[in-house]
Amino acid sequence: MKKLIHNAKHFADRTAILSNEQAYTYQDLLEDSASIASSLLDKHDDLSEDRIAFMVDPSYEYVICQWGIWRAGGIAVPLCTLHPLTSISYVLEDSQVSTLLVSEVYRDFLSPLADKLNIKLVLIQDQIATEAKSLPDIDSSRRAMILYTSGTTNLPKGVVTTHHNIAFQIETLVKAWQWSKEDHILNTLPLHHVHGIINVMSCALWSGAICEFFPAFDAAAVWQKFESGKLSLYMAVPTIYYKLIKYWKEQTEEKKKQLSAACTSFRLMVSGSAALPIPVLEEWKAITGIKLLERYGMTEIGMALSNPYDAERRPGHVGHPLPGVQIRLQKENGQLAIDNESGEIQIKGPNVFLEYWKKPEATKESFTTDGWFKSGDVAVLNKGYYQILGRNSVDIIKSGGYKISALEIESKLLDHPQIEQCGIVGIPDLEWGEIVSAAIVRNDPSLNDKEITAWLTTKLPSYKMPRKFIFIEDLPKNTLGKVTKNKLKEYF
Ligand code: MCA
Ligand code: AMP
Repeated sequence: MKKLIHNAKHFADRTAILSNEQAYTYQDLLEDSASIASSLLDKHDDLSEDRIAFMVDPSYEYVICQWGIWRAGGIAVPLCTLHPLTSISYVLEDSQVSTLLVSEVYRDFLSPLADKLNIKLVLIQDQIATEAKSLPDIDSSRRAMILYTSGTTNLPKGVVTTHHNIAFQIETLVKAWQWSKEDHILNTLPLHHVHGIINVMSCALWSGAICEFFPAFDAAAVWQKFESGKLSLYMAVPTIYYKLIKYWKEQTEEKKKQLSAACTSFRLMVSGSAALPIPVLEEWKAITGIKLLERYGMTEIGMALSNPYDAERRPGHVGHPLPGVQIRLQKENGQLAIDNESGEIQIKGPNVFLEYWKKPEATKESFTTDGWFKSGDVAVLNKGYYQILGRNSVDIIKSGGYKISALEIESKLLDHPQIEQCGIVGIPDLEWGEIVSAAIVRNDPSLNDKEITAWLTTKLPSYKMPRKFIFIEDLPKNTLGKVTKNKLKEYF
């Protein structure tokens, strides 16, 4: 936080953010985040790691909330704007939030929940004029942020990172990808995950660059922005590149040429959060002339592996450890893998998170006895470049770049009175990475996919929703539990 503020003071007059058709300088950011911090502090000197949640679309307001919480000594808990109330309620309760900052559009949606949970609801707009008071000095070892991520347990866990973790995660990327104040990036990612928060927004603001926000991804709008010729950087999940390619292919020959020509303004485009299919990488290169840089990361560790900025970017590989990050591959027998042997990716370094919020057991289990974080991803070191081979749990699905727990969806489905058994698996797909798919044993043959989808709508966000269904009639009803998930995939 200190370095971010220090840098912002240095870049005070420069444009920091473009959002909702307006430009904001680093000075605006400093002043408005100080107002938010002062309002949150009220009569206190320091929030002392109180959890402050906020729900606001990717925008200038998002940044002043995040900085305001940090400057007041709080822990920032960004909420997913797409989540239904049950998921939001879980996050607010689990992280024991005291105050919820909202933009006007989310006030009515969240106000009854805040009342019910006895959480103070604060409208961001009302706080901006608060007179700034003196702000506490925040030691970098203090907790800064909680992001919720799915794992091999039913409900998501809160990943706690300190200010030091965050500063390191930013700095290693700034170095590796040669960020500078001349950069201009477009953010089209949600801001409750590391990809958007750290790699895009925070790296830009650390560097004195411009971060431009779209409230959500829209292929036509993104291409239009590319055409402005102002952007130097773009970062996204593979599904987004797939959608941009699809849009490009739908244009006239003349328009295609125009769009492709506009991409000369970019110095770098990055893909991550899920495996980048080689056909997507190749088509993107053919359309834009840009070879995507693929990297590997995780909520618990920020980024760990990256293809080089100025040397060979190897398709299907995620490159080398970032500066200051240690990586090893551990085989199932506990020994370390050597060249061409596969093993679980384990990570050590200042990038690695502090703990799962209020879950000491889960935290302990996620580290080896000698302090390496166990990612659950399996990789091989192939001629000097790491290659991700998959995950060691079939219950983790990646769809559209989102990490999804099969067990969470199964437990929701089992609450349905007509569902006796179910199994959720991820079916490979070029656009989405994997598609969430449900095998159902029902006790009423008239129950169909539409009814189940409608019933799940209030319980799961859209990206966790099963898109493919099979109803297993021809198996004895108690068989599903005995069919392995890998076998189950063959039914789709
Ligand atoms: C939506 N649809 C889907 C899915 N999601 N179909 C299959 N699978 C899905 N997962 C369908 C909808 O039902 C709808 O269908 C249509 O697609 C459009 O839906 P919409 O919600 O508008 O989708 P979108 O806006 O096009 O969203 C796609 C997206 C989004 C932009 C790729 O999923 C996204 O923002 N993903 C990024 C997530 C992210 O930031 N992950 C980083 C976490 P119909 O039209 O029929 O109704 S990972 C991380 O942070 C680590 C550290 C890392 O390594 O980066
Ligand atoms: P999350 O917990 O949402 O941060 O997702 C982290 C997970 O995304 C990792 O554990 C990997 O399984 C996956 N991931 C991230 N980047 C890549 C990549 N380049 N290739 C394959 N998987 C990736």
